[in-house]
Amino acid sequence: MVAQLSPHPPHRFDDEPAPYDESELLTMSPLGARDLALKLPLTTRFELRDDITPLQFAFLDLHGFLIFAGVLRPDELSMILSEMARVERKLIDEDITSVCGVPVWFALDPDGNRTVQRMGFSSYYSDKLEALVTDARFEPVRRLIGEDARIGTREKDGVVFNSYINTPTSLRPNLGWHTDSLRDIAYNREMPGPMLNVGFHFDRIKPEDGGLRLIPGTHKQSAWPMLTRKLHFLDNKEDKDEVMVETWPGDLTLHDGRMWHRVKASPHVGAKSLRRSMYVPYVVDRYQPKDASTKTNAYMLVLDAVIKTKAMLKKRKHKKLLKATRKR
Ligand SMILES: O=C(O)CCC(=O)C(=O)O
Ligand SMILES: [Fe+2]
Repeated sequence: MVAQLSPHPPHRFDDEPAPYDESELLTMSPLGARDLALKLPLTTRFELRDDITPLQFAFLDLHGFLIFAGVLRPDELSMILSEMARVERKLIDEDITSVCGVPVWFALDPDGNRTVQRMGFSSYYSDKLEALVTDARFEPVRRLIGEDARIGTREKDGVVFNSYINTPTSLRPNLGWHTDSLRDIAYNREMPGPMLNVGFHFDRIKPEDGGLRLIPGTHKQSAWPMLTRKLHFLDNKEDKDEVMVETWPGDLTLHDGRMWHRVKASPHVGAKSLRRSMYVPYVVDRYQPKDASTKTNAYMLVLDAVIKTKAMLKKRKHKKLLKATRKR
C-alpha cells in the first residue's frame, strides 16, 4: 500500500518539540482519552487532522485550551503579513480610524511611523485573508464549535489582527487578565454558552518573551467568578496557576472564551518585543452582521477609552523621564 502524502506537509522548526503522536490513538474511548489527557503536560502540542481526536476533545474539555502546531505554512504567514501591511497603509493614507464600528488602535513604531496595534474586521479589505480563514483545513475546528457554527468575518469584531509591541507610545504592549465572555455578554446581552476563540500566531514567543497566559480549568467556573475573579483588563499580575503558551510561527490555538487569560508584556523593547496574533470568530448565535454603517458599541467605546488613557499616561511618564535624564 502506498502511503498518501499530504500536498502540504506541516512545517516544523528545529527547536520545536514534535506534536504528540496520536497515530495509534485515533479510536480511543472517551474515558481512556480523559485518563491520558490528565497525564499530559499542559504544554502539549497537537496536530490538526481531518477530525478533532478523542484525546484533543478530552484535553480541551479538561483544561479549556488546545495548541495545534504549525497549521499555517511560512508562505501563508508571509501572505497574511503583507496583506496586513497593505491594509495598514490604506488605513493610514485614508485616515480610516474604525472598521465596521470597531476602532483601530494605532501607535508609533520604533522608527516613529504610525502603525496598527489592533484592528477588527481585518479581512474586510483583504479577499486573500478572507479566503485563507475560511479554508477547508479549519473545518474540524468549525465542527468542534458546532455543526451550525460559521466563521464570522462580518460579525462581532470580525477577524482581529493584533500587533503587540513595546515602545514609549504603544497602546498595547500587553493585555490584562480577562475572559472573552464579557465582550460576548456586552454584544448579546445574555450569559454566554461555550465559545471558543481561535487564534493564529506569527512569532516565536518563549516564556521569557511574555506572551499568552491562561488559567487552565477556569472555563468551568460559574458566572460570578468569571466576572469577578480579577479586574477585567486592569489586573496584570502573575497568577500561580497560569500556563504560558509558547508559540512558533504558524501555530493555532483554541481557548474557551470563558477562561481567564492575558498577554504578558515583553520585557524587551522595540522590534524584539513584537508579537502578532490573529483571532477568528466562530459564531453560533443569531446572525448579526456588521458593515460600514455600524456604530461603535458602548463596550468598545469604554475599552477604547481605557486603552487610550493608559497609553497617554505611559507617554507622559516617558516624557517626564526624558526631561529628568536631560537635566542630569
Ligand atoms: O493575542 C492573543 O493571543 C490574545 C488576545 C486576546 O486575548 C483578546 O484579544 O481577547
Ligand atoms: Fe481574550
